[in-house]
Amino acid sequence: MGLSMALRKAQRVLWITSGYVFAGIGFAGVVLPVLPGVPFLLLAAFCFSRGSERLHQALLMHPRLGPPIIAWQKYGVIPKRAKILAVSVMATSFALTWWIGVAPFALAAQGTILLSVAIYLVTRPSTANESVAANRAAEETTREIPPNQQVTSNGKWPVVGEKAPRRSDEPWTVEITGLVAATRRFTLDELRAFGEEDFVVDIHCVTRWSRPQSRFRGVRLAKILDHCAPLDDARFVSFVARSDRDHSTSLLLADALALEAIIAFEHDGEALDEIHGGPVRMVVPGRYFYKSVKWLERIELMALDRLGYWEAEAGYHNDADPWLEQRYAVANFDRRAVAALFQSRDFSGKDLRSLRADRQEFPGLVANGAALRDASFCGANLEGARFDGANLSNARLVEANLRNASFGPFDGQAADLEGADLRGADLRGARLDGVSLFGATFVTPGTMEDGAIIDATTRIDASALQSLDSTLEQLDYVKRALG
Ligand SMILES: Nc1nc2c(c(=O)[nH]1)N[C@H]1C(S)=C(S)[C@@H](COP(=O)(O)O)O[C@H]1N2
Ligand SMILES: [Mo]
Repeated sequence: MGLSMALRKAQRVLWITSGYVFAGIGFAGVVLPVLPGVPFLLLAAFCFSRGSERLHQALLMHPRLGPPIIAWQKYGVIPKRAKILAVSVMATSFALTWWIGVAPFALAAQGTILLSVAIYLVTRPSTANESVAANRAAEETTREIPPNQQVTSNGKWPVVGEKAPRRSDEPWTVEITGLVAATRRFTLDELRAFGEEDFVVDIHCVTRWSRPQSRFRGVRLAKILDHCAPLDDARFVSFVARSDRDHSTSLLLADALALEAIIAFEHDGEALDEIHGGPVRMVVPGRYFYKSVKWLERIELMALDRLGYWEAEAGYHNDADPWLEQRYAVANFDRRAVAALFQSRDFSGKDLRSLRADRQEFPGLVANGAALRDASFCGANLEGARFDGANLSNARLVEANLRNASFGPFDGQAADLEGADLRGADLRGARLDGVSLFGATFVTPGTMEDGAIIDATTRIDASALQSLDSTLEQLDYVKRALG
């Protein structure tokens, strides 16, 4: 065993031992009336969390010791008895120092510190109910929040993602560009002059906190676009940040307008803090908060979508509706799992039903034997991907780049493309030998439009063609395209 490993082990043993000691004192405090238990239990939980996650969880799950710890962690609750005890101990120690006769300035310092601690302790809620009531009061009305979200305590507003904009001496401007009659650039004063309004918005972060009734002041996106004349083929809007990674996110333009997206300058009557996106950020109500870019610098209108930072790098769901819990590109995966999956580009053998991978850059993807039923890869780059033996039934592959992709046999079983939508997909050089195409769509029925790109380099053998013969129109299209 190496030195550093031995050291780490010793550290762990120390954390665990301290955990047991504090848990012991805490337990005594919970059963004996003279000793405050909760602070020691919190210490125990902290020590265990460093030394052993198993013991940490065991402590949290303990029927007697767990609840006060969770009450504190979740709601910031300190029981009344603990408050009284702590304040009396502090008062006694202050009285003692006074009586001994220390220098007045030391006495004043001690008094100030003890008083601040006492005020902090006393103003914490004593019960979880009290804490929830305080939150509710702040909300004015009891409103519903989306599934599996929690309201932050006492109006807290966590900081998520980047902490500061890119440093620059240039004055702050916001550019409206892309599919507009003419690109325009506005100073912040010019933007505000379009007409500010007050908005009350419920913030829902994908990491499961919500902050209802947040007050913003700003200008509606619609008002500004009215002055920039978007072109008819503008279907998507991308919001780009003045930040080191040119952070961005995108929405359907129609959604951004319908949801009343706001270009916000103020929160609670004051200029937005820089850490929360000041001097100017987007606020998009009705979507997880990753659709609300901080430090807005550019608004770009586009015909085709361009995935944002979290959507492309971390697999966040591109629709982001909190009421439908559209959190990640794979339902039931957590954030890390999706990010790791997307980075590895190895889907082989995995259960990824209903995966959302529209417009993702996945050239050379390996997905042999993967369960991809109902998945969608519209407009994705899948050049050279291997879907051998994969189940892609009912998958949406509209306009996907599938050049040189392979759907052949894997473990003796060819891919399943039954009911798949392949309109506009580029299938040149792709191998579809032996696949099942029952009910697949290669061209819009009745119109012969939006057809898949198929030529003599596309390989579809007789058995694959035969599986398509229940829809003669589709079969004809494919046969004719093959030449
Ligand atoms: N420029 C920029 N904007 C961003 C992010 C970011 O990392 N950079 N993170 C997003 C995410 S995931 C969330 S939840 C919110 C967080 O905003 P807040 O820090 O003000 O709570 O900003 C969004 N906008
Ligand atoms: Mo987020």
